[in-house]
Amino acid sequence: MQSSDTIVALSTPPGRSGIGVIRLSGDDSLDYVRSLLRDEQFAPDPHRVTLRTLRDTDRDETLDQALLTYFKAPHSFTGEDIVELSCHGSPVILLRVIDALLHLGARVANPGEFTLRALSNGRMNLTQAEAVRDLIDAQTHAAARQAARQLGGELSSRIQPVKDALIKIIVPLESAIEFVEDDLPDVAIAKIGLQLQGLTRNLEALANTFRAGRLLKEGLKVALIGRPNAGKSSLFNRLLSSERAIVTDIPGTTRDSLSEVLNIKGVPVLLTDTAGMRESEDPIEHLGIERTRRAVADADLIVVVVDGAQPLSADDEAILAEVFDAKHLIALNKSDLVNFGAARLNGASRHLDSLPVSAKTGAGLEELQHAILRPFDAGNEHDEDFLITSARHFDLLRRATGALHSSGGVLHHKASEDLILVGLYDALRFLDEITGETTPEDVLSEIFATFCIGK
Ligand SMILES: Nc1nc2c(ncn2[C@@H]2O[C@H](COP(=O)(O)OP(=O)(O)OP(=O)(O)O)[C@@H](O)[C@H]2O)c(=O)[nH]1
Ligand SMILES: [Mg+2]
Repeated sequence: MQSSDTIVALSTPPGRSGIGVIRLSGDDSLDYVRSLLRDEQFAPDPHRVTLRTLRDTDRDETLDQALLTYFKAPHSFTGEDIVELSCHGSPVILLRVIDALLHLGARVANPGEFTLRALSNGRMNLTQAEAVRDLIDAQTHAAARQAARQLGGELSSRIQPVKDALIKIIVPLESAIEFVEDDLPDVAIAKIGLQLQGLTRNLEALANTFRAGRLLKEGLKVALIGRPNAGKSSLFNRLLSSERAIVTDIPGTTRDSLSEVLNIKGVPVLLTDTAGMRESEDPIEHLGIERTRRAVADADLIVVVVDGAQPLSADDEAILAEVFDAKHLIALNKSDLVNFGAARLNGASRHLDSLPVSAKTGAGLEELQHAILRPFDAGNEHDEDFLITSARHFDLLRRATGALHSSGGVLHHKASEDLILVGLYDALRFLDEITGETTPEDVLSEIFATFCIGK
């Protein structure tokens, strides 16, 4: 472990709370805390919590009473000496304690710097460090569960056997170059070929989980659009099970877009209720409709809400024409009304995907939620499937399979061992880059820049 300066950060969110946790990591952590306690002899037992009084270093004044935990290097998250102070969660107190520590010589931690130190000190590999970030950022239980599995080392433990198998192929090829004059015998070529196919399939299967994994992590943006009074806000509220948007029978009620996250089978869906679209002279309504257009442009999927109890209006037709080329589906709302069916989606509009729903009774809403995920082929995974959630991992897996493919091709044409080895070494390097053994410095800084401060 290298010696390092001592960093400090608030690890809990800024703002008022029951407690706020300040974290220190580095060689001088304990010294700084001794000064803060005005107790130079202070020698806490590692991994034990004690209640202590923190004092102002300049004035003889109590700052706070805090619970103090000391994690002695190397048995800590970062592998360095760590002290955690659980103070009362007043922003004023927390700021004063952090100021006092900075005054003593600590430095404010960069985003993810604690985790970066854990990585540098071999406390975890890169996939686990990324999982720490993903766990904190997870928006649904399913996303958190995937991140927790990756934190437990599942991704690296799936990659390791492939690396081991590659090395088992590389070693005899290397010695063949050294000791054997003759070409590889056909049986050996056939055997290596089969092994490479098996490994490629393995990595491809892992890479293919990214489609579902990305959705779980990044989610989808879905906009509800339609003419005024179609029932967009009612549907929005019903889907979120909350009276979030104002609903009235006055057309033009919603003036501004409103977004909330809805969890559909573990996929975080950012649902946006929009201002009804129609020809309007009202300048405020006009601005609202502009925002609707922006939400439409930004959405992965558009749900056009149509009042199914009214004949299609010119506004409905205009909206349907506008989304024709975009990924969309139609919710025929108000299926509870007797004259439901009045809106006929004529053959000319060729919109096949329409679902009867009722924002009032909730009928058809489960089907609507399924239909939202369907174009993305998501939500069919089993809970026990492990998913790739990072574009970086996906890209490197694809590159590794590409390298194995090219080795296989070279092998097939009975090329020399050193040519076959090129692809094998490339594949190994790409896999090592996933777990962090050979990840370039600039890629590392890019990854850690996406962390929050204090972790
Ligand atoms: N019977 C019935 N009435 C509904 C249903 N959905 C909405 N409504 C009614 O339709 C009217 C308009 O609903 P909203 O949800 O405000 O419609 P909107 O599309 O958001 O309208 P704007 O904000 O004006 O664009 C209200 O009176 C709702 O109670 C439904 O499924 N069945
Ligand atoms: Mg509305």
